[in-house]
Amino acid sequence: MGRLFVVSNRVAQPGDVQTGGLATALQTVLREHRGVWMGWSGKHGEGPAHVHIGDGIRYCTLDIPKPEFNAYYHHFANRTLWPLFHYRVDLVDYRREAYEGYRDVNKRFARALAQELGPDDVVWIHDYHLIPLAHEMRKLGLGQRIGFFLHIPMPSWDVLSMLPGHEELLGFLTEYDLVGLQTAGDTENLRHSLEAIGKKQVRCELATFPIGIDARAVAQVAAAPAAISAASGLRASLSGKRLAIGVDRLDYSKGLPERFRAFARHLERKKVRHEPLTYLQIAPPTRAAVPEYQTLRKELEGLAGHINGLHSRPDWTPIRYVNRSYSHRILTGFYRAADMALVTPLRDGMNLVAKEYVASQDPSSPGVLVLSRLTGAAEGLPEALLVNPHDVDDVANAIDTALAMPVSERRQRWESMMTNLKLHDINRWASEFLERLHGPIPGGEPASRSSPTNAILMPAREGAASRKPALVLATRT
Ligand code: ADQ
Repeated sequence: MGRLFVVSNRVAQPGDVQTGGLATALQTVLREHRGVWMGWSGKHGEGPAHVHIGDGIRYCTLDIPKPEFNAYYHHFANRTLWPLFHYRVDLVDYRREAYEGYRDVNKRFARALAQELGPDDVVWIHDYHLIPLAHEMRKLGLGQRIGFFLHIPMPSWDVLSMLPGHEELLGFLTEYDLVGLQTAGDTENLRHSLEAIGKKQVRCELATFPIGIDARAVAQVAAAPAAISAASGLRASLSGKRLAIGVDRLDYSKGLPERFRAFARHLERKKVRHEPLTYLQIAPPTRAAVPEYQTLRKELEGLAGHINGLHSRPDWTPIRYVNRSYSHRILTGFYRAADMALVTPLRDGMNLVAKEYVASQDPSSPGVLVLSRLTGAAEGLPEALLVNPHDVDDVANAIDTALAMPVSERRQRWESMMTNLKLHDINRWASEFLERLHGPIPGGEPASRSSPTNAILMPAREGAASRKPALVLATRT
């Protein structure tokens, strides 16, 4: 019987405080399936992979020389693919040498996998950093089942086709046995793009697997003493005022300047009519080496200062802007303390914060989720107050609606959302993907075929169903 290997750019070591949704999700999956997690070690250099076991997970990490890492991660992944896939074509910076570095790092991962993999192992590769990995593995003669999951949006063909070399990059995806995407729209975009480059008859299967959270576990953590004490401390600091919360990596895809402006619009309109609302935005910096992120940070500091300067009173500051990470225990407490969450990305593959906020609520008086229509999460949470994040008035109206919503309606909306989150949780996401990739996981719950998983577009390779699974994961940051 083989193992499961997960491969991603960054691995989450036991004890890390994680700020990425992917890391959070994969730790859960690997712990449950006792898999192998391969990724970057966080160090620069050459040499053999570092192997160790922690918290039931076998870690296999690689050093990457700094110039290669800069080209692969800071440039091609995060200054070319990330903005393009989030529809920010204005921010795309394509350099051929960065693409070459990206290819080199993928070759490096393929060589490391060739050292580790057994014939019956199965490999699950994660995200846009590693699109060419199956191609490099096939070149080395590795015939194992290989799946790929894209955590970010798959843009439409007219956007994708702007990328120099898009035919080659798309072609790499067809070398997987299974490609998973977050929404039906993403899957349709990829299917259409493959057709546009003449790849109609390929062996890979495309399917939709909306990622979830461990909703029951989050609810339990949110009701435990550490979270309750974080919630009470935060509430006590508000002197009876109501609270809106935002929790996002500091990233231009998350729509933070637009959200600050929408909150300012709410303040302008509500000056005298209501007890003021406090907005807590937690935004730990990421990718600080990428210039666009430095610019964003400055813009947000300016906006927060400007809005607070205009609207503060001696006993009240409207925006509390915090640039740091918190443990999930504390975060769930903050979510529970908040009367509403503002989750308004301009584009997001899914958005786990929206789901965590819902799962953290007190069932007797849950808060309201204000959610961007341009997130994958909006597809599965129609009971949220759905908004266009580009429209400051639409978001300001939703803030007003949330403030005025009676508890009966809040409960009704919350119950539907929570039922959905429990049904389509992280375990189901993983088991459905793995079952589709390689038959049921030993000891795992069989996934239901009546799930929202969608669209087998291309025939899977012959013989897949007769082989037994192994789990090997690779991930990103
Ligand atoms: P991200 O872009 O990182 O994920 P998201 O899905 O919201 O976005 O996940 C963020 C995670 O980081 C959440 O679990 C959240 O709790 C945590 N986090 C955020 N701020 C934090 C803080 N200050 N302290 C501690 N933890 C914090 C990418 C894609 C998403 C997709 C996920 C999973 O961009 O669209 O939903 O992968 O597929």
